[in-house]
Amino acid sequence: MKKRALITGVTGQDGSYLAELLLAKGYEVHGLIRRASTFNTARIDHLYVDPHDPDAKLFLHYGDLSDGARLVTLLASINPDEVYNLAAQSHVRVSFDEPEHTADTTGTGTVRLLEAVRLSGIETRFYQASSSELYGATPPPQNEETRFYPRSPYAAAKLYSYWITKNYREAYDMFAVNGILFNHESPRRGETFVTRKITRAVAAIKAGRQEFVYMGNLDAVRDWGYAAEYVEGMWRMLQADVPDDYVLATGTGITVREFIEISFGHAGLNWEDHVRFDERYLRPTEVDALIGDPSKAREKLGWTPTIDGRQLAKIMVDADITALEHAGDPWIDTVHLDSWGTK
Ligand code: NAP
Ligand code: G4F
Repeated sequence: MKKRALITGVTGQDGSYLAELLLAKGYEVHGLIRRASTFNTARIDHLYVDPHDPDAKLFLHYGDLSDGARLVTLLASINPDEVYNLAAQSHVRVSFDEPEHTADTTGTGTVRLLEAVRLSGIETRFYQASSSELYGATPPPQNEETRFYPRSPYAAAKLYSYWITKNYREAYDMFAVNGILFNHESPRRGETFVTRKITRAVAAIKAGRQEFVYMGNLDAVRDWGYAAEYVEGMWRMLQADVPDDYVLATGTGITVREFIEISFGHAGLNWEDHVRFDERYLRPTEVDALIGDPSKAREKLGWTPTIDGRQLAKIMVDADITALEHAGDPWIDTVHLDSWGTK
């Protein structure tokens, strides 16, 4: 029997890779999208088939994590086997500017969705997009047993979501899991996250369109993996015999400075000629170092990442340079240039 999945955040980086993966596995995929005055579906346009077509397997529905009633009716009508809650205000720096909105979407939005599952009475498996930001000030290596110490409104909201997911598992015997994912990137990464900001700047500088890029803290260490590999881990968590929480990470950390050096070097540029400091990109409280220990996911789910931050820098620089050379819509170009995608 064909499985049915609902993805919130389907228009985001991870949502687009997960939709590809599930469609390739033969799922019927439903995605929650926000109504916007402009199109926000560029990352999934290549997957879209007119719903009147009998071959259509991807269906999009308007909705928002701030609208609980809508979530109940949607879940009851779709009746999915699996729900992936990827929607969030996901930018840490922005969460300091919009703490209340972040709490509402990234925190309360999760309990709205869990309640919608409970109230609609459906039997489904639930994935919560938890984050290595939960570890915050606790030094690496971090695994499932490491103490949480959130350092931003975003991380505090994700902490609530982590615990409410666990609570619904224990209180209502729901198959609900947390994927504690360390940073994962791709050519589809949002343009204001540090890796994509760097690789887009490298492409623009190489093309002579820009001279400088302004950055914040270059000393931060992150464990960067490849988003396309991480969505496979999400799926594996929901196929397990018992619900449990898992860290997904590469186990390798590098600084923002090293990511910059590799990215500029790969394009034949000297980063020190082009990178400038701007304090606006600092955070009131920083997370200094995140390096995950993915042993549990490897042993229990058989999940092993193959691409780390050093390789990613080169993949993303190549994609952004090619996208710029082909001009047009850089989003659509980078979606199609991504070697991992199905198209
Ligand atoms: P992303 O690219 O920022 O995508 C976020 C998605 O959430 C978008 O589809 C966005 O819709 C949607 N969204 C935002 N607010 C919403 C609301 N109120 N109602 C419904 N949808 C809403 O994030 P991502 O990198 O794919 O990450 C996916 C999830 O994993 C997020 O929850 C993120 O916090 C978490 N996470 C990410 C990482 C990482 O390194 N990427 C690591 C750990 C955890 P629009 O397209 O309309 O804006
Ligand atoms: O790319 P970032 O904005 O990602 P951050 O804060 O680590 O959060 C991302 O990963 C989390 C998982 O750990 C997710 F939960 C979250 O949703 C998001 O996807 O920043 C990475 C580092 C930070 O230390 C930041 O201070 O880069 C530093 N940085 C230095 N200059 C900068 C900049 N970050 C951004 N965005 N822009 C800069 O100019």
